[in-house]
Amino acid sequence: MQRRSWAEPFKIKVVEHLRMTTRAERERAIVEAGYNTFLLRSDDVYIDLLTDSGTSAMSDRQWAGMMLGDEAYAGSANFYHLESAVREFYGYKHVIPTHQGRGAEHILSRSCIKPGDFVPGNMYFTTTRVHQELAGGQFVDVIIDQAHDPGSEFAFKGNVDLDKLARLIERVGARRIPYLALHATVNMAGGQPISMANAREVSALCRRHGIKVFLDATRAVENCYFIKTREPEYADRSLAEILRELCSYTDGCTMSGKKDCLVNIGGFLAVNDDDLADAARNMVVIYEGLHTYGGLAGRDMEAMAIGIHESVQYDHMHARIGQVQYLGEIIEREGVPIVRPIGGHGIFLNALEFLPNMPREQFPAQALAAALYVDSGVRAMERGAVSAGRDPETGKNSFPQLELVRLTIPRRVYTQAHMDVTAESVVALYQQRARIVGLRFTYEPKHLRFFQARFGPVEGDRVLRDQDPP
Ligand code: PM9
Repeated sequence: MQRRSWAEPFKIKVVEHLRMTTRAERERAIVEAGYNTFLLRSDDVYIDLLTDSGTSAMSDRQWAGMMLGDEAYAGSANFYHLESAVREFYGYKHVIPTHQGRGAEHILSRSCIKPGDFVPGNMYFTTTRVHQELAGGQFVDVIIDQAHDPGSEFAFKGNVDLDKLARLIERVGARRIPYLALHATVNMAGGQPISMANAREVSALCRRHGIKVFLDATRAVENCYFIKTREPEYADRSLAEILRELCSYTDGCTMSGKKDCLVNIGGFLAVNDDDLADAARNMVVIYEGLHTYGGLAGRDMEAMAIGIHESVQYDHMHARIGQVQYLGEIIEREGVPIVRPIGGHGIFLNALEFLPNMPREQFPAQALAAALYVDSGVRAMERGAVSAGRDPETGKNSFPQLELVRLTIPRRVYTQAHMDVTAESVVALYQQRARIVGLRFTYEPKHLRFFQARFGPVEGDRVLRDQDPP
């Protein structure tokens, strides 16, 4: 059959120049950054795949919307646009803007969790868990086992394991579980989706026990694309219809608008319960700002409202997920180990298979991310032991089964050629993997250590040697 390619449903109007660097410059930059890609200057980065968070290219309509910013302190017109977009597409009753996702997580955790409570979720997320813990709760992982296996081909590796959840309810009692945090396209598992069938069953089980379900809707529309393409009864439904149904199984959501909603800053908390909304509005005014702006400018809320409309367009999502798959398929074709199936927002290199001889204590994913930057100026992110942090009870390093490097694709920013360059660097590095040197901490912050930690090589003074060791 003749090949029919798809292409992005947009054309480029403005370009942003990238600085090319030499390997010697990158070697200096990674030392200055303490071998932590979060501490690199963006000027020193060629292709920035650190995160898809706040890195989207906004559309001409969103930029036009910025000019409609109503910067009134209270009751901005843009708040009402945002509120009506959230109500229309997500279906929740109350909408409280926050400066970004963790602002919403903070308010939700503080409003609902009491010391000694348990908060089940389908795998931890860094900022979500820290807010649960700071509120006195204990996170309990109830994701299915396949999520921890990078090679499992299961189509919905984000699913909640209903038996694990039922056992937790039996063990601690429903009264000590304020809510279940249901993540759509589970970030730490490799951008793996939940199925609609699972969301429905989780909701039914929780409702039977009086436990609320809050969706982490950060990448919920991407999840809906997987439901549409993998769950046959949804093949003919629009992304917007699927999103409304998914949200209907939950009591509200936290949202980092910096992902699906295609903005550079912003988030919100949305809930159905009137009393909870009241409590959250009372708290948002302390930590974020008045409940009609929550730390955002009017123009930011307008851009987010427009971004929500754009995010549910099938052509947009098809190109977005298609670009991630394009990169993954080239890397995989060359035998580089990645998390399967290819997920929603990035390609996740399996550092344990990439560097099988490097001890976990030398943080293989952190070393691999640093070496990739030295090789080509591509910036990726560690998602393994450094991100997992220390066990709050024992103080020991947690070593999750997944030790990954995430090549995260910003939305509407890079071209297919950028994907080719990235893939070539990953493949070249794989062929020279014996040259990568492990890392040790030289500075370790207390909370969310992956953001600000500094490292040094366990031997010598480079993370990527010029030659294979003897
Ligand atoms: N995610 C990401 O790069 C940015 C910061 S953490 C490295 O993946 C989920 C599923 C997220 C997320 C952020 C947040 C927090 C909540 N849930 O960054 O505070 O992926 O807007 O959102 C990041 P904010």
